[in-house]
Amino acid sequence: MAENAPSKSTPIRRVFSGIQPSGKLTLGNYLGAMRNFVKLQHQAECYFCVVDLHALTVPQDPKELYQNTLDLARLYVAAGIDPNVATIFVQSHNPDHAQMGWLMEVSSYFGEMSRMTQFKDKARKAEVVTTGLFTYPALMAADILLYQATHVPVGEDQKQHLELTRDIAIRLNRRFQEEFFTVPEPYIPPQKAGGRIMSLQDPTSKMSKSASDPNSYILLSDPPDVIRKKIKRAVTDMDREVRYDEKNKPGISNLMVILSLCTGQSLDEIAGKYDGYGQFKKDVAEAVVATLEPIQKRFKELSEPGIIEEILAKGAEKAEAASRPTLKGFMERLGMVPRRTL
Ligand code: ATP
Ligand code: LTN
Repeated sequence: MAENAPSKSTPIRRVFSGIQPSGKLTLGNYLGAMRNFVKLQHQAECYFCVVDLHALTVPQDPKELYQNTLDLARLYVAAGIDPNVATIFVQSHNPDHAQMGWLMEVSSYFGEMSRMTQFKDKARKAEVVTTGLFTYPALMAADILLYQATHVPVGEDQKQHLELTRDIAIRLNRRFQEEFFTVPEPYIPPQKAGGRIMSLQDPTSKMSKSASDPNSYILLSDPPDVIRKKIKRAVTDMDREVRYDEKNKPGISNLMVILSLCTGQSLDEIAGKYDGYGQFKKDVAEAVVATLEPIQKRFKELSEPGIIEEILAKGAEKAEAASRPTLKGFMERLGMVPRRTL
């Protein structure tokens, strides 16, 4: 737990978030993460990162990592993040992340790192457990603290990492006897539902791109017919009532959340509108198709050679300009001798 919680009313000034280029993104990634990034860009100075160094904590095929990195950057833009408003960049393009990552490793404790549940989960399932998988949260803390982010939009699964980041920041501020690092807060979107889009086949677990059954998720790249088929096959229940009840009707509730987020209708408006599941499922499918079509169209346009590369080149410069003063100031406080230019 953070030793010292900041006031809940911290204004949103700077936002940092990252997604790993470790595969194709799902509707869950879009509705739960990326869509909020799009909204935030007009409220604060935003940095959205393709965290390729984090992806390397598990084995990656080089060709796939290369493609996934560029595709994820394209998706940020296709989803509506304006590169002239927010900064979109690749983590490894700004060397400050790797350097700050090390400084965070030596500023955190083995004991607190060992408590991270994501590591335990991933290590249990992984074929190989890299040292980087263990120290992953230190690099995440580096990402966030480098930009003095006030808010970090993350899903539930990342909250523990953010708590660790806060603990490190508070500890260092205390050591330096000044508020050198901004203590970041998680940003939880105001909407009640939508934080977790669930699997279409097992609505008690989250929609995940690493699931083995492709019918359980909708990829942002799925063509309309595939989307319609997957939603038609989505698990529901035996009664015919369209009603929000996460506990007893998790499948229908999940589809209602998806429809609500895609169309702007409230859950109450949706409930009671339908007599049976046939038309309901059709409407969910069409709403998802309509939401993803413009993203897919823009994504295709951004696949012309050179476009995303230029956006990322500019992004890396802006990112470095923003992070360098923090890195320098931190190193100075640690007693490191600054490099002099000849
Ligand atoms: P995997 O699906 O392989 O377990 P992931 O998609 O959860 O991975 P990331 O790519 O790191 O992992 O997730 C990026 C962001 O998308 C995170 O902020 C995460 O919380 C969010 N996210 C992922 N899945 C969902 C979901 N089903 N519902 C809402 N948000 C999600
Ligand atoms: N660990 C995150 C990805 C991530 C991140 C970050 C998120 C890396 N660095 C900094 C927010 C801020 C994940 O797996 N979703």
